[in-house]
Order: sequence, then structure tokens, then C-alpha cells
Amino acid sequence: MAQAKTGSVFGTVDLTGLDGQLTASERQLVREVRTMVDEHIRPNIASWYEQAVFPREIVPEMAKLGLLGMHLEGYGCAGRSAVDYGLAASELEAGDSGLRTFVSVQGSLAMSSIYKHGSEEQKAQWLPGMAAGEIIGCFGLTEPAAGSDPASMATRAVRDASGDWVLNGSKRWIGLATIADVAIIWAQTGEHGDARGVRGFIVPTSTPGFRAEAIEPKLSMRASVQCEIVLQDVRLPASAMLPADSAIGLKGPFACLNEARYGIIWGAMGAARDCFDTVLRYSGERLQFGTPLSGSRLTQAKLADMVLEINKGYLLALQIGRAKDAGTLDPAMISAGKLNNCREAIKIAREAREMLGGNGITLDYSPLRHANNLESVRTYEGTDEVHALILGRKLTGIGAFTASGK
Ligand code: TGC
Repeated sequence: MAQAKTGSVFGTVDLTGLDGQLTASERQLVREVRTMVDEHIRPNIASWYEQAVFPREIVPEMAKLGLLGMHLEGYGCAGRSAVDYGLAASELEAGDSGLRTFVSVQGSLAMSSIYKHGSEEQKAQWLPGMAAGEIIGCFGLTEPAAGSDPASMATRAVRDASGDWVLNGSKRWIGLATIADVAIIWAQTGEHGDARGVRGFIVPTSTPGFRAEAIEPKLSMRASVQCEIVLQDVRLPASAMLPADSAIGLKGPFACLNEARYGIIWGAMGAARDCFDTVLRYSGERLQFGTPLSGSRLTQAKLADMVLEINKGYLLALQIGRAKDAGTLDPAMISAGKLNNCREAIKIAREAREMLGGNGITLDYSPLRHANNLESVRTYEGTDEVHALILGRKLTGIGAFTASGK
């Protein structure tokens, strides 16, 4: 039996008219990013994943499509909408979460920090090169002993008599740090004149005392780099601090995390869709007891459950994206999307792996690779538990992050 034909850019999963919710330009963007993924990522991803290689050669392809800082305006950035950014994240993550992570760290975290909180000089100095993929950035918030609770960070920036800042501390799980040219480092300043509490610093990675090392071996995100950073007496001029009031305290990094978390809402559904497409194709070709697996009631029920969650996940992503574009977004909506879509995507990836039988444990098929990647995706930028508690606080008015009820 032939599979259902569809003209939707979402393909066979589109049982609810998702395609009709998009504009012609949004559909066009999906096609362009998908073509890049089909030509440059899909043919090589299994070998990059196996060899734990981040393919730097893909960066110019992404820059060519305007994907780096794509929702930022000016400074060489594409100035696209939040929905455009989400659709691109979904296509990239259908290829691999590690490649979508590159775009998130570069655009939503590193570039966004400078865009939202930097001076005109800082924006003009860094953003055009980053949009062009000539300068790679990373974002150092998380520490070995401060993951879900960045308020407890130990990294310190102290201003000495010369007016320079001197940074000491360490960061962990920092995407791209070993290949980055510049790092946005968040550090406690205490009270130093114009600085108060946590502040962000633009740190060229060539600065003496900055050291990054890849965390290896990993069983997830193998086509991406996650690193430890050590900062030992890293001396920076006063002009290295992000000066905007919006960057005083943790709301500075959180504003950037909102952007990255938003991209994940869409990205996770891209990974889920790729798992569904893989298993739908496989079950139509694979004969078992003389008939295609796709004719089995058990298989069809599983496919139906997957496609329902993918449709719900895309509708949620679209609702949140439209709210972001309209300026009516509440960060709790991002938590709702990240929690739901990561949770459902990983279930779909695991189910798809099972449906592939023994073949599902090989790199010839994507679901186990996606499932392994999604372990990272559901953990970084706020774990499932953190996002559940953000929603809990929204619903009850009571923060329950600590036993004492903070
Ligand atoms: P709290 O201390 O009360 O709030 C601090 C200030 O931040 C504001 N705020 C937000 N602002 C904008 N967007 C948000 N989503 C915000 N959430 C909080 C808040 O209003 C307050 O502002 P102000 O003006 O009063 O100072 O913090 P909280 O109680 O709200 O948050 C607790 C909790 C657990 C939710 C928060 O700490 C949290 O989200 N934790 C998770 C941290 C996280 O996601 N970490 C991942 C970092 S990414 C990284 O470093 C590596 S992965 C990326 C890569 O691959 O490189």
C-alpha cells in the first residue's frame, strides 16, 4: 500500500494542516534549509557521529543561508522572524541535534548576548564576523558545581587598580569552546562601581589564562563539542564587560537562554519527525511473516501515536513562535514548549528504535542517534525538572527549586 501523498513541507506527519499555518516565505525557508541538510549533513552524519567530529566545513553553508544570528536585525544578520528561526532549527535537528546546537550556541547564546546587552562598539566589532561564520562564539554560564542553579556560580571577576577586570574560575558543558574565537563569560562581580552581581564579559579565547578542553568521550551529541573552560587570571580591559542595564544580574544570561530554549522547542520536533519518517519508510519495506510491518495493527497504532505527538509539538512550537513574533511571549510558555517537546521527542526516538528491531542499533538508521542526542537536549538549557518547576511556580506562585521553597 502506498504511503499518503502530501504537498506539505512537513511531509507525511502533517495530519492537521500545519503547512497551511505557514506563509509562502516560511515554506521557502524550510525547503532551503532542508536542501542544505540533505546535501551536506545527511550523507556524512553517521561518520561524523561515529568519529565524534564537528564538521567545521558546514559553518560557511549555514552562514550562506543566513542561519547565524538569523533572528537578529542589522550587523550582517538576516533579521528573520522567530518562526523562521524555529523552522530552520527544526530542519537542522532533523539532520542532527549537534548541528542545530551549533546554530543555537552561535546565534542564540553568544551573538544574542552581545546583541541584547553589548555597546554599539561591541556589536559592530563582533556581530558581522559571527553572522558570516568567520568568528565562532561560545557562552559560559554553567559550572562544574553550578548547573541548574547558576546563581551559585563560583567564577569571579575582580577589578584591579588599573581598571582591568581579572577573571578566575571554571565553566563546564560549554558548546564550541575549543573551536571558539570568543567566549561570553558570566561571572560574579560583587559590587564594583558600575558593576553589580553577575555580569557578562567578552573574552577573546586567545587571552592569556583562558583554556578550553573538550569533554570526551561522550555517548550523546557526538557531532558537536562540549567543553570545560578554565579561567586563570584572565585579564580584560574595562571595555570587555557587557554594559547594558539588561545584563545586570542573572536576567542577562536568562534572556539569552530564552532564545536558545525557544529554538529547542522546534528542534526537538525535527528530530522526532526524522525518526517517524525513518520508521514509516522502513515498516513499509520490511516484510515480516510475509507482509510489510506497516500492515500490522501494532505498528499502525504506534505510528498514529507518534504522529499525534509530532503534530501537537509543532502546533505548540508555532503558537509560541507567533507569540514571540507578536511580543506577547511569557518565558513560562518557553518552559512549556521545551519540557513537552523534548519529552515527547525522546519517547518517539526510542519507540522508533524499537520498531527498527536489530537494525535500530546501527548508525544506518537515525533514531538511536537522535535518542542519544536528545538526552543532552532535554538536559541543557534547563532540565525537564527545572522547566516543570518553572511551570509549577507559574501555576501556584510558589518557587519550589529548593527544599526550603525558594
Ligand atoms: P532568580 O534568581 O529568581 O532570577 C534571577 C533574575 O532573572 C530573571 N529571570 C529571567 N529573565 C528572563 N527570562 C527568564 N527565563 C528568566 N528567569 C528568571 C528574574 O526575573 C530575576 O530578575 P531580577 O531583575 O529580579 O534580578 O532565578 P529564578 O528563581 O527565576 O530561576 C531559578 C531557575 C532554576 C528557574 C533558574 O536558575 C534556571 O533557569 N536554571 C537553569 C539554568 C540553565 O538553563 N542552565 C543552562 C545554561 S547553558 C550553558 O551554560 C551550557 S549549555 C549551552 C551550550 O551548549 O553551550
